[in-house]
Amino acid sequence: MKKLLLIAFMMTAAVLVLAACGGNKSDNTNTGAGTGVEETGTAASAKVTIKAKRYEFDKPVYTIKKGESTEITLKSEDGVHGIEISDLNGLKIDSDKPTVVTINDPGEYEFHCDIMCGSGHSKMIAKLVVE
Ligand SMILES: [Cu+2]
Repeated sequence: MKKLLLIAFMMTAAVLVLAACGGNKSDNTNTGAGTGVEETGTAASAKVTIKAKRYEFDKPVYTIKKGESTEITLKSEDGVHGIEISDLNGLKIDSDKPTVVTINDPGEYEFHCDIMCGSGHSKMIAKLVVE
């Protein structure tokens, strides 16, 4: 019986942890217009690959052109990582799911890993520069 209680407790704790992460993410969904990003289907005229591993992206800065449809692919080289660009309506790019975007507003958009991947997770930050 004691064992059963312990398992129930651990499951509750896990659910709480997941709920906390989910809560963070929802802050950035549908934050309104004016950020100049559209997801534009599958046809892209440019491609960029971002590689992620614990606890860094392979480059500090990735540059794309404004107004050009660009396919962004995230490759996780260990574990599971994701990308969230808060300043682009919370745009998310999942591993191995190439995402085509057209960004019309030039600027520097910081992004971070949005999947809790370990102790250095919060250091996983890089920039998307649109010029
Ligand atoms: Cu992470």
